[in-house]
Amino acid sequence: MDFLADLGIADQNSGAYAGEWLATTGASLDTFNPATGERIASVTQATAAEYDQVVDAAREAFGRWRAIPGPARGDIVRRVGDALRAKKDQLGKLIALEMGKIAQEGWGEVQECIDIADFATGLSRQLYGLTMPSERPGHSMKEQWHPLGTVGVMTAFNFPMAVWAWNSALAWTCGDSVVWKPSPKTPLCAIGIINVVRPVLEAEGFGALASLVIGSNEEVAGRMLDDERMPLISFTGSSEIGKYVAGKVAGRFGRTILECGGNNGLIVMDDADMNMVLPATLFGAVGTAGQRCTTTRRLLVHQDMFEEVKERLVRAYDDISIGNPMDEGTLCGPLIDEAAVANMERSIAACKAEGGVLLRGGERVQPEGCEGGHFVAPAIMIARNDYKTVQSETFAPLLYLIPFKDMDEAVALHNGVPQGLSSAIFTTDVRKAERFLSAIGSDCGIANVNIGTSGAEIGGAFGGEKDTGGGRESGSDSWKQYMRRQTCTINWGADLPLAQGIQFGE
Ligand code: UN1
Repeated sequence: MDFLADLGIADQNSGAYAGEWLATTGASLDTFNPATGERIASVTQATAAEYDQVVDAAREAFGRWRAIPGPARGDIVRRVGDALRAKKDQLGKLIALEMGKIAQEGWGEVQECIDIADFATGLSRQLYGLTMPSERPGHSMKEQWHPLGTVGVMTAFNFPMAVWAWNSALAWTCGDSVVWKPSPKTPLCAIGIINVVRPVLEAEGFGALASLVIGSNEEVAGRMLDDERMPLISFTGSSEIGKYVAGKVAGRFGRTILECGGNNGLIVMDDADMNMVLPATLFGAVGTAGQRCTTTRRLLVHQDMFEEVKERLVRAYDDISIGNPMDEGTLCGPLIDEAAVANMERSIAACKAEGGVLLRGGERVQPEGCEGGHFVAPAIMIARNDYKTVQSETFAPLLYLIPFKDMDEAVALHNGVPQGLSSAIFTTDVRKAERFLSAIGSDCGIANVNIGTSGAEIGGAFGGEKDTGGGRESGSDSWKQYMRRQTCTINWGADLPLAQGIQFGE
């Protein structure tokens, strides 16, 4: 596999980068190909002392970087984007190899990294503040945005590059440095992409803006949450851990950006265009083997369409090619590990016990040449929205079909889960579409009409409400979270009037 060498990945790799790769001394971490179970390579993790070294280097880089003008920072981010463009093929293949999503989706993920670099480059000339009229004569007021500091970024296995890129491109443009703690399931993706961007940053003396530290919860992750040197922690992962992170970081007045679980519903109205519903559902429920936080987990179907949707979906599920994600033609790759397969099996059994009916899938599969892989057939179950299993996120290709009778019930069921990330309605009626997007419609951070729940563009703010954690990343004005706001009042007159008309003395 030439692309591994091309991305600077060896058999044993350092787990810490701070402007240069450190000679780490922690425990060895193996990483596996989820399609075959074979070991790909190993990483020597960082110890607590090495973690400290990384954070110190990132802090030092921040001290210099924040003084560089925004547009000059943006120009370096532009060059980072170009470096990613040049290695899109290799990086996409690395994602497919280590995470298991199909190569098409791997390249799509790298494209998100490139897109956010472009976005951040433009943003570097648009870090706009406001001016406001002062109530005092001879005074002016403005609000401006300054770099915040070193940002801790903790990412999950399922988007092993893009979520780091969303955070980093914005953070760098905003004048911050980043310390990245990736998922222990996908450390090579982290090492590979750092190796692509670091020549650009190192040439400018700013390698440590892209600091990386791979290590255990005890040695690294727990310390990051408590680390006063990091004013912002951006965390992607389960709602359960997200709540813990929120508490820990808030306890030291740090800020968080939380991207936690989703339980995304797609509503099919009786006037929906079925030729769009089917492919949208397949991509949403089966894409990335159901391991996106935006994966379609609940298909809410009008009762008059229920039988038709069910039958067409079951037929479509029969045709899904499950196999090696590196092979062209594969639509569904493996789950990340054995625990994920067992988890899906548990959810199916629990849903059955609650009264759910399994229509298709759920069994383990062994595609040819992938004997040690963690494959399952994507599953569809008829279920009720109030089942405990339906209320929680199973990170696997498990789709619940839920009937409803009218728009009121559809919205109530749709919003009747603890999570609030992404949502969609399929309808050809503008009234229903607009109602879904209105204040009495979807309660999610993302609400779509006639497109599925997953595959958001980087230009919009990405994130969700309720147990999803409330954070927003990537586009729109998400950048403001990576900066500190300063309100400035300037007296250009020769008197000193007080606000609120207060007369003090005289
Ligand atoms: C995630 O699953 O953590 O909207 C991110 C999407 C992708 C990002 C998903 N652009 O599906």
